[in-house]
Amino acid sequence: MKQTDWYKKAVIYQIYPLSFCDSNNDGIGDINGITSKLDHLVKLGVNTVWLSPVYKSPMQDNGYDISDYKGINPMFGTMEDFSNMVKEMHKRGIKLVMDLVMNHTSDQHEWFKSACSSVSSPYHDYYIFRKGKGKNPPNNWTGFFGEKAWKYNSATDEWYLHLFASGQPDVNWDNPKVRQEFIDIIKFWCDKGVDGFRMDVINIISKDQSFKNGKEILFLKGGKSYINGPHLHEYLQQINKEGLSNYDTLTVGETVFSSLDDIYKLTNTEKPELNMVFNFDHTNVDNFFGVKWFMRKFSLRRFRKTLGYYQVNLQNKRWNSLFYENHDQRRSVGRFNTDDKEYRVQSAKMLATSIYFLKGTPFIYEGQEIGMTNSDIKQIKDYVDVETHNIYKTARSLHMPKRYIEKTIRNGTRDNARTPMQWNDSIYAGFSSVKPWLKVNDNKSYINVEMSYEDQDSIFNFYKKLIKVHQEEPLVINGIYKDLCKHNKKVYAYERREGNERLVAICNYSKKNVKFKLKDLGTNYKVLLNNYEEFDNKELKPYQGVLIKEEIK
Ligand code: TEU
Ligand code: CA
Repeated sequence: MKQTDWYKKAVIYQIYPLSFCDSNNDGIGDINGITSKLDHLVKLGVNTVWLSPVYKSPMQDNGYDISDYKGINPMFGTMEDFSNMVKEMHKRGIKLVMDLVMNHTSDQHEWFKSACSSVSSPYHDYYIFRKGKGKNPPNNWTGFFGEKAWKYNSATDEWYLHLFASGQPDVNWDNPKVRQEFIDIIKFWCDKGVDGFRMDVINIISKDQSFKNGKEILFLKGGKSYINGPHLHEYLQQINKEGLSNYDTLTVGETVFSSLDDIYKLTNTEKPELNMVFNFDHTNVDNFFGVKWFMRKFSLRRFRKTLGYYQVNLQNKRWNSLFYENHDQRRSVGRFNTDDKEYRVQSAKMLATSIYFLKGTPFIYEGQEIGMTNSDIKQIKDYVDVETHNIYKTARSLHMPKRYIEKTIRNGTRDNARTPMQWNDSIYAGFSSVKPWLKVNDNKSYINVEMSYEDQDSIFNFYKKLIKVHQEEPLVINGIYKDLCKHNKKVYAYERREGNERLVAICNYSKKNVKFKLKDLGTNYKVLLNNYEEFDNKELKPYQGVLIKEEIK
């Protein structure tokens, strides 16, 4: 099959199935709920969906713990519902990218249940089991959710590795049978009409199996042994060659702590692995060491430097992804120095203008298109996310002050982005007719889809216009990136230039009016997007964002 580059024209909308729409009123979003809302996506103008996992799962980590890769979680519906959803998407010109979690399975997966039972199980080597050191685990590694990375398994008197929750055992990619299983799973879904995959934490699948103690001090002890591990590229090339290359897929890999060099390898079209990756350097500018719990003041200079670094270094060589939000990040309005109260609408529009004209494929997370905000849950017990509770426990056991922990958690909890989609202002926001699994934000009374459709100046209608410009403007794909005011602490302005044309985005990341003049702006330009009425090239309003197209004489 010929691999095309449709991924360069994709505008991707991420659906978190638990929170999108509940069709059978059990309080949980589901597949038929998604199908019933496809016209919302058509209206918005996106052409691709990334669907977070809907496979069978005990839902310890909301589906990122898969117990059967070829089955649909009954909580979300049936395989028939799934096929119907795919059919309805394709009918509307929408492609479907599935989420594929290949670093670990659920501990309820048949492979793991068998693997655990005995060292002679044919599945034992599907996972990473090691003898302990006396009563202690094999080494000092810690995982992503703030815990030790090993759990004791008494049946075999061994420990197994889990870099996430203990219900998420890491699989052993060094076992060729494991790789064949995943190739088979990829083919299974592609044969069902799926158009691509978002691959969960893909750059940690290959572990240095000498299992040396990690020297890292604060977080992810042992990370050096598995982040971009020894056989990563070899394995991904195999997956591509034997699985993906038989289909015209889009692939995006979620990576943690990847360097430019790693990204070059992961997205090399000569030795194909993935089309693009998610890299989190720009969302990490408001924390220390890439750890969101260590909060740091936002700096626009650090932000643009990070975005610019990847723009400049990838633009002629590789493809990139563009995003602020997903199901693990807090909401973007109110973040990055913006405001989720008085200037919420301006902020959301400016933020969109500011990144989606960089070079790469835009990803929009459900609710972002109406400017949904962080959760208003107050009590720790009302959060559902496993990471939130694990971190809370760990922090408490270290005797950190309760008030401080609670504040940090409210800021960083992944539930901030997982609250039910706000369709209208009814009691459960039109998401469900019963109380949902996670609290609906009270601001549904004025932040919801229904009102957004009616209001010409809504964030939704701005996104709609933005996506149209994005789809119609060739400079978005080919224009060369340049930061136009590198040292400005309040305004991010860049151009995408080719021949005698350029697009210019000018974005005020501050709450104040700011003097700003583009010195080389001629007279032959059109304003394509603007979240205020005027643009005079002298002063920007609070959180003003403007996109201009200029013919250069
Ligand atoms: O996320 C990987 C990842 O790096 C995050 O878990 C991150 O460490 C965490 O969100 C920090 O808050 C992926 C999925 O996106 C996430 O939902 C899963 O929980 C995780 O992998 C395990 O599958
Ligand atoms: Ca349901």
